[in-house]
Amino acid sequence: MPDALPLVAHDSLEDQVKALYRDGYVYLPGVLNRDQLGELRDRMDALTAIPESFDTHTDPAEHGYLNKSINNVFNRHEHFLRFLDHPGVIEIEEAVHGEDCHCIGMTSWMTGPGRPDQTLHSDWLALSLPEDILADPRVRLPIFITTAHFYLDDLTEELGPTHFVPGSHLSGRRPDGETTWKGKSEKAIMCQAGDVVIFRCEVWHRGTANTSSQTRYLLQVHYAMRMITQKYPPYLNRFQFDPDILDKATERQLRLMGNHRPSNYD
Ligand SMILES: O=C(O)CCC(=O)C(=O)O
Ligand SMILES: [Fe+2]
Repeated sequence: MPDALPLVAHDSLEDQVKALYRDGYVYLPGVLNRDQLGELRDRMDALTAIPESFDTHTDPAEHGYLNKSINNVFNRHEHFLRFLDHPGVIEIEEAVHGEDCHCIGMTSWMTGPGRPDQTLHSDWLALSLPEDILADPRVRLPIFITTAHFYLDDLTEELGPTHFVPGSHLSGRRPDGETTWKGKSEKAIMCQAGDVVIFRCEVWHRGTANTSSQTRYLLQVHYAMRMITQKYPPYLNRFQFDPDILDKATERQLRLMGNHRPSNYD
């Protein structure tokens, strides 16, 4: 069992943003309360997979374990709109990606007993750089993409916590088989139900095996600078916003789904 990642709650927005630049992640305790978690869990249970939208819903009897991954759930039920701009999260996202940032994806993800370990990876690396360049105090890599993980369960080693290699967003490369960065090995995110962890796409991380008898519930909200494309499959005009849901969205939620003011290249 690896050590637990230090989960320090920073109170001010300034310190939360600093943590994302310095540590590659920021921890937000108690974002959702028990009632909100119960409702979110029910909504996630009720979702059905649309294979054309790149959703997955495996049959554990055939596949070995449950893997239910439903894309862009803000378009599936109005309940999910609130997770586009959840208080406490959206302020950080707008601070790091800009006032015109947007949501590039929102995935409801349930992983059942038998889910295997992922390999250590970066979700995206905009450019590879020698690590001494990134260590130069004159260089500050922009934060291109972040993911907010809304955890619905109290994490145990058996349930499969996410692991991070702390500081690895400053390695300038993908792990490609490496497991430590500057002597630091991977650490487990042992957070509680209702906590959120926001992390940069470059951080070396992985989901781990579910050896429990319980299903892990995770809502992932992916954010990016406006110039980075939204990932709303199916493509070529086949993704259609639900007009009833759009009617219920606020101005800010509409912007996060892509209702931008004209700018370069528009
Ligand atoms: O399951 C997790 O905790 C992390 C998942 C992940 O990193 C991914 O799918 O890219
Ligand atoms: Fe990942």
